[in-house]
Amino acid sequence: MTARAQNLVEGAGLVPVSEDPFCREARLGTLDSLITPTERFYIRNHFHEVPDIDPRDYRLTIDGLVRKPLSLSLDDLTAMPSTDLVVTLECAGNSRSFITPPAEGLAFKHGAISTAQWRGVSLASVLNNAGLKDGIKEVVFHGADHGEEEEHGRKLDIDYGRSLPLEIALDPNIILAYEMNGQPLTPGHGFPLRLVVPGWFGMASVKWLTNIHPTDEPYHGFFQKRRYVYINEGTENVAERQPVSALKVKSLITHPRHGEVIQPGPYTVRGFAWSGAGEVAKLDVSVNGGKSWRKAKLERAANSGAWQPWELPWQATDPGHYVFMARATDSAGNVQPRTVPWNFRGYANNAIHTIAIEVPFT
Ligand SMILES: Nc1nc2c(c(=O)[nH]1)N[C@H]1C(S)=C(S)[C@@H](COP(=O)(O)O)O[C@H]1N2
Ligand SMILES: [Mo]
Repeated sequence: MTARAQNLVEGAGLVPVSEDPFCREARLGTLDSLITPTERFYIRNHFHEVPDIDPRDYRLTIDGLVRKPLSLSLDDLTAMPSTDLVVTLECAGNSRSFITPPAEGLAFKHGAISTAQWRGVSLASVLNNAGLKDGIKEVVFHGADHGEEEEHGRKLDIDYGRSLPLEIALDPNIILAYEMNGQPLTPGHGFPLRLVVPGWFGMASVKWLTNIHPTDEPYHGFFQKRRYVYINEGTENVAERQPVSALKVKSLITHPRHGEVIQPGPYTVRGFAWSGAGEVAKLDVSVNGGKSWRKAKLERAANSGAWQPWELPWQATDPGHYVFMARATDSAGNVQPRTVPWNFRGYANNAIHTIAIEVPFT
């Protein structure tokens, strides 16, 4: 099957956001387990092309400021000691549709988030094997996908490249993943190898990874400097734009759905919470539009970088319409805001999730 036909299969359980590039988001109501089944895991591509890589020809090269440049086959990688981690990926454009005034970019609702069990080798150990030279500031990662992007009316032919500061790249929890939920990666999720960066927005987790390049220079690639930077209103110094990096503290209500009709009786409100600045320490729920809050039962994280399930029992008694909200606080003291400051591309919207439900007259 070609990668493109496979995509159609992969996207079957998801909500279409864009056909070209191929992007799909999850339905919140289907996010009901710690691990998102692969067929319900959101997909965010940037180019028309989905690389169709023959695993026998595949090589991961490590070059740049290293003592021993490497060219690793898939067998070389799977022969190394492996790491298993539960990691949540959230697209920086998740919840973009709810930014006001409207923001530029794909109109994701709240479903550009999912969690998988990833298996692979630690990035730090591969960098170690290559031997890092002095003076490295960033490590650049390149994917096999490329295509055209337009900027200021000019067409650019580019690949998908991203960098991490060296001190982040050495985090032992960053993995070069070859398995997702116990199976080889699917074409849409980066087969045969992708980076998985726990606690960062999804753009850092480069798919179809083919090259790792430690360097002493700042990386100026399109997806590093033109995208995934906060662009604020008004005049600005372009060089000082802040990069999008660690996940913001956030939570979502997955049950009930917005607009759901709940029959009188007991109901368990539930969802997930996460943060890139430590564990989520507290999850408050309001069932009256923010007038009062109750503490939900919150699970500990499976490991750092995994979202945390929460739930709150509720009694649907009086018929009427109810506004539910969820508000997470992380261990660093960050709390979800009611509204976020606007930015041109609508990145990192972690405003309190608010839904309305109905208890019908019987
Ligand atoms: N090579 C490559 N890597 C990529 C992308 C891409 O378009 N090309 N998209 C990034 C973005 S913006 C996100 S949110 C995640 C999405 O991963 P998923 O499609 O497996 O959910 O992959 C990231 N890695
Ligand atoms: Mo993304």
